[in-house]
Amino acid sequence: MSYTAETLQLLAPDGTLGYTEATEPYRARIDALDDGTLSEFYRQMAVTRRFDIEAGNLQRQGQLALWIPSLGQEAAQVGSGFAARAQDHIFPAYREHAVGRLRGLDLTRIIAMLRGLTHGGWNPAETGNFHLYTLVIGSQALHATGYAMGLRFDGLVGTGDPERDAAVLVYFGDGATSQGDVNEAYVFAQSYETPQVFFLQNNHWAISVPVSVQSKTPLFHRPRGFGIPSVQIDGNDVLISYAATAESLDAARSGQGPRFIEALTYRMGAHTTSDDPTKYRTDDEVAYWKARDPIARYETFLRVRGASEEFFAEVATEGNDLAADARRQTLAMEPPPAESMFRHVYGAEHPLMTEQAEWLARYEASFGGEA
Ligand SMILES: Cc1ncc(C[n+]2csc(CCOP(=O)(O)OP(=O)(O)O)c2C)c(N)n1
Ligand SMILES: [Mg+2]
Repeated sequence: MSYTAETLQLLAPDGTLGYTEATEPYRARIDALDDGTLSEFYRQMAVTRRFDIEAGNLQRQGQLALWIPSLGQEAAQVGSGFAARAQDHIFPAYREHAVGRLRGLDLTRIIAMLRGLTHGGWNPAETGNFHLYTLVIGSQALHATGYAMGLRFDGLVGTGDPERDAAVLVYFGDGATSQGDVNEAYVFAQSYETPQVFFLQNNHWAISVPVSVQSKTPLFHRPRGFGIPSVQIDGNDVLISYAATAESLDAARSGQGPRFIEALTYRMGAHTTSDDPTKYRTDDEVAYWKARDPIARYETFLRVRGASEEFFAEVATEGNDLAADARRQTLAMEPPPAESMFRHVYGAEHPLMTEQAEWLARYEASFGGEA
């Protein structure tokens, strides 16, 4: 339905690992992964999926205003996220829960945002340089490119020091590629040779608009017209996602300029809990992608390598514990005082905000109860 002759894949849907002429260059990176890291790929994918399902359930039970599922996209996210180094900066869209977790984000921060308790804030300095979720489609591509330009201006690129050279990894969706912001980001990235990897998760839909309406050519061909080298990968294969991103980030950090990866994946769930995908997509299409599930194929791969039953049971327990903990924390979350909405509009105290906060206090007091 969507793979092309150019789609790079290491792990077939049946879980077998194989190389072709095109993927041979990635072999050394895979061979270098020890059993612990290979197990960790699975653990992160499976645990995040379990959390994701719980958050969706919480929304259905009225505990969240909205949930944005990532189910089906775990391999694209975990593989690429693992390829980033501590000093790299990640600019997500709003579905990259697995990447956030890898960088140390407490996933209940996302719940708090979608419960309407925060304006979406976390401090990237405390979350492994995982920047804020961006609901304005594609705008993070420009933020990322600006940041990457800054890294270059600061001399943090191409020094040859692996602890110092940094890059930016920016995530966006197929729909976002139609935005001016994303295309402008390509222009600046290419002109300034930014240390940057554009990571497109093509999950085939922009809410109800299929990718076939957005582009008549494969999306990874577009950046080539801007002078940015690109590859298309099977985004449900965690190994190629890791290897291709590691390769691209290395190139970016070493000063070779931006790179682009199109990861073909599928949004198995709804766009958000406000969406009903049965209105616009077929059961056959969903079944096609279910047969290409990223976690199932990787589990087969690990079992053939000798991973134990205990390992899978332990991961399942970890996922259940995380989900139970998220539920417990969610139910205990208290709304912040209403006046807190004025606090971060400006960096310092501002007379207009003070006036509005005072008005709100008077208004609430007019009901006679406690504020
Ligand atoms: C600038 C802008 N236009 C429109 C929207 C409404 N909107 C929210 S999600 C979405 C689709 C995005 O699709 P895609 O980029 O493929 O990401 P996905 O949700 O599939 O991960 C749209 C149009 C928005 N949030 N921002
Ligand atoms: Mg999409």
